[in-house]
Amino acid sequence: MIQNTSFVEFLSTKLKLLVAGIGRTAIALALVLLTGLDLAHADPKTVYAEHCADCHGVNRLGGEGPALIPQTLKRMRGPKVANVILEGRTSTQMPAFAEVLDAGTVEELAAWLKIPLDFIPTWDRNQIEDSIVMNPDYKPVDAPVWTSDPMNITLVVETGDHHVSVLDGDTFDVLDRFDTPFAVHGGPKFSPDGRYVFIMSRDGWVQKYDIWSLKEIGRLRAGLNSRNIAMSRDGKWLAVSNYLPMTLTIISTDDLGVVRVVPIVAKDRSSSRVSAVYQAPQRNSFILALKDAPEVWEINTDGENAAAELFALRRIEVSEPIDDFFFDDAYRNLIGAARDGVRAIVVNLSEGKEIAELPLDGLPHLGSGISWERNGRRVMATPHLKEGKLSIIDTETWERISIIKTKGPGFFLRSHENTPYFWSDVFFGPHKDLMHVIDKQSFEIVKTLQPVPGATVAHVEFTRDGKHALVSVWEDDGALIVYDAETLEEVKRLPMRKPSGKYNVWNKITFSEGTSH
Ligand code: DHE
Repeated sequence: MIQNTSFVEFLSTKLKLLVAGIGRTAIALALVLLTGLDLAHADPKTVYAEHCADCHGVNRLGGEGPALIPQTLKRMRGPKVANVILEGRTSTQMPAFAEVLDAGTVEELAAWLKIPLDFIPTWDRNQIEDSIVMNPDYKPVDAPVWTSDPMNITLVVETGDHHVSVLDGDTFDVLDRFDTPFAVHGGPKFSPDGRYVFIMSRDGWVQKYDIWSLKEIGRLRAGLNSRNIAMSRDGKWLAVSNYLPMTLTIISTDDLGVVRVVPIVAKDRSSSRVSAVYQAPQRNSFILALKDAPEVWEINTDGENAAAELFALRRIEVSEPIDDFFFDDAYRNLIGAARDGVRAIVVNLSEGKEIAELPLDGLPHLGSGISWERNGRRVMATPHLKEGKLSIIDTETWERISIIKTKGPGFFLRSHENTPYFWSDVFFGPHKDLMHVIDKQSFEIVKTLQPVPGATVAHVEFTRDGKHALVSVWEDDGALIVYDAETLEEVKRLPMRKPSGKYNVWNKITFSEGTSH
């Protein structure tokens, strides 16, 4: 554990590496100019060792810069890898190599980076502990350093330059804007009192931030390529689900200490990636699905339960591996689907068995599902990543009761108990600049917003009272647009760098019925 490493030291190391990188670039450029040395035919491995390894790690597993492995690279939206190498990445320390490496060499290097590693890397408890960096400048405070409603604070993840903005949910003033690890993905998780938040990057870094003092507390690398995080009901434990290595890392939320690194080994002894992990509050457990084996796992997080040891594992065998899933309101049932599948299965978590199956073609994105009451029944909605439609499912009969046609495939849905509408983006295709607002009872599209013609618009979060809907204009020179959730008129626009997800403290800690998990 390198708790004593000061943040200033940490940042200055980063800076030195940057300067070293630029220095090397300048030397290489001088060599090319003076000697006419042609690097075009150097093999990618040598080029990587020479120009990239210092920042991205000798094994491509990341260092000051992100991991350069297919698991990370193929999930990166935005410019192509070769373009990033040639032109650099704005707002990061990635320099441009266009004057040092010719386009052919860069193409070869980019192609080589997409080849899987020829070894299975380890990332064990000791390595995770060694990665911990605590902020020595952090001092806990007794009360928030601001006067806003602590329950209406909303975080906006800005993926354009890897920052999070902390918003006052009443005035929409930005209270702080802090840097995050590279490529944050998935929902940050708040402590049950809403004071602390944990944020995860695709490279497995988990950052702990104190909202009261507006300061980072520390970070650690819990995996090499991670999916998402979940916090236990009592707020004591944070589970990090990983693709690489195939583990679930459980850390103490208090001091970031590593409590368990659970190898994900299925009943047939094969290893598996974790599709995702969520807290099931009513069950006081973590629920995770295995991506490469037909099993759902439940891990007990009830420290007071004498009948079941803390972190005891329960396996539920299912008919096929589950890639993406959602829960009913009481967390009694899980509905899941394989990413390439055309059907969903329903697993009763109490009985530990599959109880239903329903056709669900067009790649349902169940993780974005939301549910609400309609005519005395609980229904859920899910978008589809491959078709312009939303499916509405009755969560008692597990039958699809309606299909709503949209202007294109969407990614996220959001609603709130105090609004009659749910909001659905059109993330893919020519109509990616549209956002549908849909009546929860009639399933009619009541309005289709087009905040900035041509610009991707996506993901919605509500304020605590449900009166305002916050929408991302998902572009590098994007914006956060605040709408009146009743009149559907724009109220405010804040410029932001590719804002993605937004997370309201109250809606998340109370599991508001319109949010994802
Ligand atoms: Fe996500 C949440 C999986 C691609 C942005 N995404 C999640 C969660 C999972 C998931 C399991 C729930 C985590 C949580 O909140 O605890 N995402 C996947 C995929 O399997 C998929 C399709 C392919 C992959 O790249 O892994 C995928 N996701 C994307 C993107 O391309 C997005 C649009 C841009 C990005 O940042 O990578 C994206 N995912 C998000 C966001 C959330 C998310 C903003 C949180 C939504 C929320 O409201 O909670």
